[in-house]
Amino acid sequence: MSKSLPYSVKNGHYDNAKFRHRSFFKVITQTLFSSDMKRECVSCSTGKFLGLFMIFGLACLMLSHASKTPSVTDGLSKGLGTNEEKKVVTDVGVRFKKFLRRAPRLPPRLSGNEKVSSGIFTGKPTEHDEEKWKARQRNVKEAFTHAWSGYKKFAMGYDELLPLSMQGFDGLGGLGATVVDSLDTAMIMGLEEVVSEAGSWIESNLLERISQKGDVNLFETTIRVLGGLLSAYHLSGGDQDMNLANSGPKPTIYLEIAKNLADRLLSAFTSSPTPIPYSDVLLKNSSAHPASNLLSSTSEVSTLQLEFNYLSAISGDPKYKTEGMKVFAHFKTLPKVEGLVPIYISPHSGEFIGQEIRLGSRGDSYYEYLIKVWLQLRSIQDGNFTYLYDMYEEAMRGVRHLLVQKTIPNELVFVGELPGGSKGSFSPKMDHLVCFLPGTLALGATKGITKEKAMMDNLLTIEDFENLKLAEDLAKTCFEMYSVTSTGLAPEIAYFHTKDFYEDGLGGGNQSSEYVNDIIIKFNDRHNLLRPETVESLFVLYRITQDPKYREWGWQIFQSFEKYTKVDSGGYSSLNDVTTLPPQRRDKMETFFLGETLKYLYLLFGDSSVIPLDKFVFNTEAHPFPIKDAIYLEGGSNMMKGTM
Ligand code: DMJ
Repeated sequence: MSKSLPYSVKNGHYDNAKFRHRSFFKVITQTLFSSDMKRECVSCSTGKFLGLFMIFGLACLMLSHASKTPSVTDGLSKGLGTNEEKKVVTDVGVRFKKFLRRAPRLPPRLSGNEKVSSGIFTGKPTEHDEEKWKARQRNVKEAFTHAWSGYKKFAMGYDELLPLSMQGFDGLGGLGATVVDSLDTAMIMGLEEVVSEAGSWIESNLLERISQKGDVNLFETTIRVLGGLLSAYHLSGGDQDMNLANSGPKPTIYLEIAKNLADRLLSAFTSSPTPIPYSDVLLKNSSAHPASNLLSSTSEVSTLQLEFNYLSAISGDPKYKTEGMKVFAHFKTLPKVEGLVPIYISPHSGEFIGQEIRLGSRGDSYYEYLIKVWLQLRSIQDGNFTYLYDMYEEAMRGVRHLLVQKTIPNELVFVGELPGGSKGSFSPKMDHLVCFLPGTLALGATKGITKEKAMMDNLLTIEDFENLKLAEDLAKTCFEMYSVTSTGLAPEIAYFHTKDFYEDGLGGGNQSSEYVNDIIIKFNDRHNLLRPETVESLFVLYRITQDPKYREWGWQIFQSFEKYTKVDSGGYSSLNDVTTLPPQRRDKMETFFLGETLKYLYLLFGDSSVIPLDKFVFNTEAHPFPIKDAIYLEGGSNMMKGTM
């Protein structure tokens, strides 16, 4: 149903030529015979002779140079006298024959894997490395304890901590969002005391809150509160009929509360005249209504399904999955721009509203859930959901074709926006939120296994390689958005220097960054909310590529959080301006700092066998749900088999 753009954004096509190997011979011949020289020499035999002579000379030079490189055979041939000379001659001959015979390689070949096999990184850290990363992981655990202690001291039971004012604030409907968002991180970190405090609070207070509270946002409540309860249920052994947690309530308590909450949230679906749910729910009387502009965000209505599907699986009641999946079935029928969709949709008409296309706010997790819900549901081998994978692949092709450009002067790859949709111009603007995409692309390419294994088993298509390449390039840009600032922390939004756009004097403040002229940060965009997207992608990319640089980048980011956002009395604070020192603080600790940012950093520095990406799917708020051996129900009473 996709509608193609009537035009192509100029220079918008992502150039993957960098990772297409071209043989040295081809490079020289193409250079020689594709320039002016070609025209002048092709009809002149002296020119042809000179050209061939140069190629031959260069090839000999290269080979004799290569033969001087020490190798295992060099060691064996030492001291062989005349035989040695013979061997060198034979070697050059063999190399020259091989050189001439070398078949042109087809795209794509992975530089990453070549690095693995050539020993640049092996995936097997040394003992010293292990110790270093264990110590760094302990630092993250301490940071979580510090964040929790501030929240507990000043804001227990409130949604968020205001760390400078040392008080709590209900910005998410008053369900104690930080408690629920933090719980599974504490379980993963083995912080029994926090599990006990958070679990007891949930057991004693949450049902009452749910039955008394007013307006909540369907999406925020689903991803943070419902998602947090469901992963706590799994991690404490619920779907294995066991109680694995040494502290906190029985797992069934989490499930009972999750069902109660989800039953109320379902009213957003059932009151809407279309499959698109309303954005807000009045929990106390299970009624729902649209937002004040009457619209729903595209990402919000399509970022509920992992949670609702898993709840159906563990409760045995299909109604949650049925309502949630209607949204995707409906999206399937809507017109798109090369798989890309506008950021608003009307729950009344079921149509997209406006033209604005972006992978940042209001667009982001639509793309994330296409692939993650497919990964979740493919385990039940229900072919009815392959359309999700197709929609994801088409959308990523659209991203590569329409949204990806490179900066001047250093060719950083970024994903821009189409503010006027298919008819508008390209905007070189990227929310930090877009930094979820490298992780999602890498996950979509290998389906959670390592790149090495996926390549060995011949599982990757050319599109998978292209997506992986984009993932790695974009992760670098996301990391440089941090390094380019004085604080080492990324702004909320960055603009990029292109041939059509530049604004002087709006660098990040770190003059030693190579990218200070590539990345532009406008005054209103200089805040940092302790967001997780970049470290989330570093975690996924590290698991998939095993390249330690992602850990090192994560460590640099973590150190900056420690240096500039830690509040002595407890907790961490968002910043108003990441480009000036010392940065002004904003007095807010978002729940996702504990739910996501610190969890991903902890997992990044830890053992890769913990919550493996081919057996778990993380919801958009970093709450992991098991997928392996999952039995998703349409109406039966089977329970999902847990994997931990
Ligand atoms: C989180 O609540 C989720 O990751 C969501 O998908 C996007 N925004 C925040 C974190 O930045």
